[in-house]
Amino acid sequence: MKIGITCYPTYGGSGAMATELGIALSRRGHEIHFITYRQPFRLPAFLPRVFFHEVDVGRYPLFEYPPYDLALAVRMHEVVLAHQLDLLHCHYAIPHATSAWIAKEMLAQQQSDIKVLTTLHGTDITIVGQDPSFHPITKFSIEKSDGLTAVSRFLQQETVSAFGCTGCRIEVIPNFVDPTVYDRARYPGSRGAFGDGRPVLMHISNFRPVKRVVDIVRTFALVTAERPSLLVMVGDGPDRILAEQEARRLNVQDQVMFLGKIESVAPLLASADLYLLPTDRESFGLSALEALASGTPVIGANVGGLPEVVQDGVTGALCAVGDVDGMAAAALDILRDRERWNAMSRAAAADARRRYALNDVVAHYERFYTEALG
Ligand code: GMT
Repeated sequence: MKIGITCYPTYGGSGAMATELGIALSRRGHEIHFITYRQPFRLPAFLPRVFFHEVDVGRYPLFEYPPYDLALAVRMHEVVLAHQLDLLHCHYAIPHATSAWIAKEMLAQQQSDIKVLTTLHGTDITIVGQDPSFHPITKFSIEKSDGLTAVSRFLQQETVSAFGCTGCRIEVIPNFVDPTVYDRARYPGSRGAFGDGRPVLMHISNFRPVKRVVDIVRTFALVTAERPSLLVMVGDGPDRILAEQEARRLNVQDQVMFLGKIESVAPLLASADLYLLPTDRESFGLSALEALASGTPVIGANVGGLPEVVQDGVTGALCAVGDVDGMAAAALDILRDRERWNAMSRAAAADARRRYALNDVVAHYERFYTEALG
């Protein structure tokens, strides 16, 4: 098949997933065309059967807000025609599914019946899409898609309840991991990467408010007071400064490292003892899945799709949002008992492989495409 993929190219789960999916599909013989405003961050420079089409938003002084959605629609239209694509797969509804609908309408004039498939990832439904200024267009774009997938059952249900979407069929196709990459055994040297054998707690994100990174520092401060540990914070974003301030306020700054953005996180995850994700809302929690696959138990919040990914008490522990004491207690319980940690680590790696292995999920997408092409 010839597939156009549009996603946010920046640091984040939906862009990571879309890119990994495109790469995996290209290895299975499909031709993949990424259409977005920058090279996706997980896309290496060259891969056979993979092409990147940059969307250039012309700057005209009249445009205080350059119309990216329109520029994207035009580029989609052009790439579909030039490469005879079979379908456009949009990751994140806004504005990608809207632009794809415009492109599809334009293409109809050229007798092209391109199929538009949309994968809902999270805040496109739970936050942005429910903002009154976006709700009607999100609903419209979802209903106009020829096929819809959501990354968790939670997000599937949330979409139905927020948008009604009568008659919409939303298939749950979860995110996935490559078990050969997220594999603790593959990085034997990384265990000691942070020094002196103290337990390493880790978090990776775009440091947006929804991630509650200040809670991570507070949880860590309680843990390290009882069991001296290290906290490794990977990524960057608006709340990083708040987390740094909190570390200083709690006088744990010497035990907290802020590494900034790192593209290849598998070796890091293999060096961690626990992964923290105390998020406000999470439709799936891709980084949690990558941690589990790496044999790193997850301490997180019992919200959204996270309980589908993390099995409370088996592959990690889930607490109420904001329950810093509960998360610290859960972390200490696991760290105190090496046998328990070993069992959880093994269960985490096995469960991630059983339910979210790359080959199985990519094959699911292929079936979904075939069905959509009908
Ligand atoms: O929705 C967002 O704010 C960002 C999006 C992203 O691009 O990282 O994250 C969402 O998609 C990920 C990939 O499917 C999921 O793992 C995240 O749980 C989801 N984020 C939220 O629901 C907050």
